[in-house]
Amino acid sequence: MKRIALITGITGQDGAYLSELLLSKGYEVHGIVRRSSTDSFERIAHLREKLRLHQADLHDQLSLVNIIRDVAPREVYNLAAQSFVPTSWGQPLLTGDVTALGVTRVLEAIRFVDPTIRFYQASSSEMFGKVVESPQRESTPFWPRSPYGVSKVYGHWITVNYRESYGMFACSGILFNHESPLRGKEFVTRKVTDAVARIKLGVQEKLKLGNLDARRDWGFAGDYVRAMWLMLQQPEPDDYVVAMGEMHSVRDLVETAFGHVGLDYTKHVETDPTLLRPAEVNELCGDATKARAKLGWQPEVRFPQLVAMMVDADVERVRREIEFQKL
Ligand code: NAP
Ligand code: F7E
Repeated sequence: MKRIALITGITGQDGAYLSELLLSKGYEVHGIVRRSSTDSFERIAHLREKLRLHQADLHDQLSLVNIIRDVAPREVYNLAAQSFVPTSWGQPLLTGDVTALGVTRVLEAIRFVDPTIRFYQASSSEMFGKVVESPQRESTPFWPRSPYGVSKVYGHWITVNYRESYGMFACSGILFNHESPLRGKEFVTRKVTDAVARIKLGVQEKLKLGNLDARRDWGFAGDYVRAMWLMLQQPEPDDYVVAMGEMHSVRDLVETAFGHVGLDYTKHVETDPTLLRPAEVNELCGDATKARAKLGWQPEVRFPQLVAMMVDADVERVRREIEFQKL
C-alpha cells in the first residue's frame, strides 16, 4: 500500500527536513501551504517536483477537512505554528489561534474524515519554561513563560486528550531547540551564524543580542525529524522528549561560531536591552532516555559540528550573494 503523509508547516525548517526524510522512504508527501502575496517555498524549492502542495490554513477548519479527505493520508504531521517566541507577546491571540486551537482543528478534521490516521503534534521544550526539575523528561510538570509556551501546552494536552477520548493514534513529540542552515534568521543560532558570515566577509560590523546567559539544549533538525517519524511507526501512540541532554549558553554559541572563522566575538557582539524577553526561559536541558530506548533514536550531530555546519553554510551563501551583487 502506498504510504501517504500530509505535513502542515511544510515550508518551515522542520517541514523541509521531514519532507526529505519521507521522500527518501518512498512516501507520497503532501503539504499544506497558506496563501500569501509572496510565496515562502525557498526551503523546499529543491523538492518542489516531488511534493504535492495544497492551499489551506490552520485558521480554517473546512480547508483542513477537505484536504485530509482528498489526500487520504495515513500519517499527519502537524508542524504549522506561529513559532517565534517574542512574536507571541506581540500577537498572543493569533499565536493561540494557530499554535493552540489549530491543533484541535487538525485533530477534528482527522476525527471527522478518518480517525485511524496517525497524528504527530510538534510540542516544545518551551512548555517546561521555568523548569521545576532538570533535566526535563516526559513527566516533568509544565510552567510555560510565553503565550507561545502556553499555546503549546494546550496543543500537547489536546493531543493526549484525543488519544484518551477517541482512541486516536496521536503522539506529542516534546522537542528541544533544533537548528540547521534552514533555521529562520530571527532565531538566535541562525542570527549569530548569519552575522558571523557577514562580519567575516566585511559586510557587517556588529551583532546585537539579548540575554547571553540563557542556556539551551541545541540539536540538529535533521536528527530530530527522524524521531517524529519513528513515533508514528510504533505499535502504540505515546509522548516523547527529544533532546541532546547537553546545555550551552548563548555566549558559548557566539564564542564557538565566531571562533570557527577565527574571529574574537568580544570585538563584535553588543547587548541590546530591547531584545530581552518579558519573561525568560533561563535554561532547558532534556532527558531523551525514553526516545532512545523505545524508538531507538540516536542523534548524529553534536553542538560544535552543528555550529560549524551553520557558519559554513552562511559563509558560502553570503559569499555567493556578494559575488552576485558584483555582476
Ligand atoms: P517554522 O520554521 O517557524 O515553520 C512554521 C511553519 O508553520 C511554516 O511552514 C509556516 O508557513 C506554517 N504556518 C504558520 N502559520 C500557519 C497557518 N495559520 N496555517 C498554516 N501554516 C502555518 O517552524 P519550525 O522550526 O520548522 O518548527 C516546526 C514546528 O515545531 C512548529 O510547530 C514549532 O512550534 C515546533 N517546534 C520547533 C522547535 C525548534 O527548535 N525548531 C522545537 C520544538 C517545537 P509560512 O512559511 O507560510 O510562514
Ligand atoms: O532563543 C536568547 C533568547 O529565539 C533562544 C523556537 O523554535 O525553540 C525556539 O524558541 C534563547 C532565548 O529560541 C537573542 O532570549 C539572546 O533564551 O533562538 P530562540 P527559543 O525562544 O528557545 C523552542 C524549543 C521552540 O519551540 C520555538 O518554536 O536565545 N537570545 N539574544 C536571543 N534570541 C533571539 N531570537 N534573538 C536574540 O537576539
